[in-house]
Amino acid sequence: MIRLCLLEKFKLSLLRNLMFVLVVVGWQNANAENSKGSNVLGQLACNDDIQISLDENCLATINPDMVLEGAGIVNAAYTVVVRDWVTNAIIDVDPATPGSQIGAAQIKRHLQITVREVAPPYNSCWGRAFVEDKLAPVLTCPADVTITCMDPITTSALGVATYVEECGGATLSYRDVIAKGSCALGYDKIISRYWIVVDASGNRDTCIQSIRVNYVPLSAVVFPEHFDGLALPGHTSMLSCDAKIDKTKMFPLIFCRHQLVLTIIW
Ligand SMILES: [Ca+2]
Ligand SMILES: [Ca+2]
Repeated sequence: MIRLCLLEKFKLSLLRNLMFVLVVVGWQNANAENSKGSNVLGQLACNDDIQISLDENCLATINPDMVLEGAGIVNAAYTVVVRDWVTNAIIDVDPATPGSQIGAAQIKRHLQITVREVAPPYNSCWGRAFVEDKLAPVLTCPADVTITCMDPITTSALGVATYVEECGGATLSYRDVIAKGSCALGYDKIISRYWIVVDASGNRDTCIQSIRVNYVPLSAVVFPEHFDGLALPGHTSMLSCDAKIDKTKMFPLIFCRHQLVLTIIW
């Protein structure tokens, strides 16, 4: 409201042809939507640029106090409208839940978030947000195992790590680091299988599966038959001087890197 006060002596001479020129230097309308929350009367201001991280379920509910500047904000006093910065489409991935929810589809996208009062003067402001997934997948390694050097060391035989990643896919891989053993140490080698999982945002988790590879015990060796012609279990006919051993009927040679030498003596 603007109040004009005229001197009595000018009233009679000026009232019939009075024109005022009002120069507006600065003005802010509390009822009009503004872009940066610079209004004064409602004291409503939005943060210019915020980051929103999704939770373990890859969701986030955008509340007014996440966008509005200041403290003591009562969320129930405002409504929130979320729009994609590029498409301008309104976003609420969980209509059944009160408020505006965002999810995996909004990761690495900018949003325009408008906060408006639910009561007069219905002031409002908007802010710009960037959505991020900052939670790493949760990785679980296969159990540690002890095998012999005759056993396969493939992942199909020894297990594959599993992971939980709610924000879309992730890439799982592994690499083996081998520590050689010896007879003195009592094992052939220990394989440390490093599993790693990386989600689409570069968050990662790792775990290690230990694989102990033992030598084959002597009890596991299958010895060949004796070609001596004796009528005893495990004995067979003698070989003639120019005969050849049928290898398909021979024993399986069992050796690892440290060989078990089997000698045939005639
Ligand atoms: Ca909702
Ligand atoms: Ca993630």
